[in-house]
Amino acid sequence: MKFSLALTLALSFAAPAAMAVDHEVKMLNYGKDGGMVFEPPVVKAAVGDTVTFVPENSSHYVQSYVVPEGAGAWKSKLDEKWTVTLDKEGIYLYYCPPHLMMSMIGLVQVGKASNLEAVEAKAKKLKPKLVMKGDRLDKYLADIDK
Ligand SMILES: [Cu+2]
Repeated sequence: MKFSLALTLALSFAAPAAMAVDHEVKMLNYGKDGGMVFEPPVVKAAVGDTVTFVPENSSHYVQSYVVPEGAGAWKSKLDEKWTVTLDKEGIYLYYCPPHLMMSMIGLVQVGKASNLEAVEAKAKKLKPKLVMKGDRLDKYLADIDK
């Protein structure tokens, strides 16, 4: 027992200096940017960080649309708080399926925008599905650090 505690401590001190951060994104019926929205809609994070999606109102969930190469796709459950670990560098573009036509979308940038071209190409295909407030997509993409 003593040995494993010592080992745990040794390993935790050996970890990189930067601590992983959890970024909270609220799923809202109404936010600063209008109805059916993620807040904040654009998150800048580091590899190893997590994002926790919090359903402040009901009838929302989150599904990835574009993820960096090698990263797994996301899909949370309706009305449930959900955490995803960002294990690859690049941009993650996601939306809330029931409110896609109302542009309930969001972005996470992890480190460099290494897959920006792929994200922009897929964003073009998404645009016709954004019936209301489609300009959110351009606005959020403009917030990416190139
Ligand atoms: Cu929603």
